[in-house]
Amino acid sequence: MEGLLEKIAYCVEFGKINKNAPYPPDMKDQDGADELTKQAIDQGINADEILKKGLVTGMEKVGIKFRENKVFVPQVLMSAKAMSTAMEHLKPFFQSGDVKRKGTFIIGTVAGDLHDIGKNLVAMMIEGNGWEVIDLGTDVKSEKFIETLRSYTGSYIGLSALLTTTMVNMEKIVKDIKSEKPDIKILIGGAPVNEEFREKIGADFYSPDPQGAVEYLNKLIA
Ligand code: B1M
Repeated sequence: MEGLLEKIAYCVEFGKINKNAPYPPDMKDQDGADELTKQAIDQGINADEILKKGLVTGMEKVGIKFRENKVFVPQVLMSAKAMSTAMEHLKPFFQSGDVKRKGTFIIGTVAGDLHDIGKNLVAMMIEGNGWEVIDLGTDVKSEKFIETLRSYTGSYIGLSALLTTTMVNMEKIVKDIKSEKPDIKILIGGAPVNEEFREKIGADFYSPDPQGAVEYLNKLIA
């Protein structure tokens, strides 16, 4: 059993989606995350274990390598694709409640800002780590975050900004959310943002990369 889960983790780490996928070339014609996850379910391995020891383990390894500049955006996207393909097999177990998500994370790029590549990577890494992610997209205003928080009580918020001109909107969104719901934890990131800015605007955590965001969220529920 451990062998199969290790293979699933490996496929996610190296972005082997399914048998037909040409990438990575050295795994040509081998089963990918898709087939192996199906096999694990057919063998009766617990879905939660497939998620944690297989898929999440693989995504964590990618997240660390990405932080250390050992892999780049395309590899992370392939891993996320392998992960999401395998997750299709696990969906019925989530829906039945057999597998519990760690919590809910609401993410969006702040008002006025249309950059979403980094935000999507963060969303994928967090989802790949076993969280439910509500992605509000780009150009998201305070009202939308607050409205979504009402439907998903007890969730956490993530804000991304790529423009120096939209940092001021990030500040407004943090203030608006905190005045409505002071206990909500808000995590921020994006190229122009840093720790000093986080402190100034009263957000709870700044991460320069997706893995830091994952680790922060996991600590909150530990
Ligand atoms: Co724009 N753009 N852009 N752009 N763009 C930048 C950001 C810019 C630095 C380019 C430059 O001038 N050198 C510059 C900003 C300058 C500044 O503000 N100081 C800029 C500008 C000026 C603009 C426009 C104003 C250009 C114009 O129209 N005159 C315009 C603005 C549109 C708008 O948003 N209203 C604009 C438009 C665009 C495109 C639409 C063409 C396109 C966006 C496509 C898309 O996102 N779908 C685009 C792109 C691609 C870029 C660059 C080239 C790349 C950004 C990117 O995706 N990086 C960028 C220049 C550059 O960075 N080389 C640039 C890759 C991505 C993986 O990194 O987003 O930093 P990043 O995310 C990282 C971390 O920051 C972190 O994790 C990610 C992974 O490591 N992170 C988080 C991000 N969010 C996080 C949230 C977290 C935690 C971590 O927790 C919640």
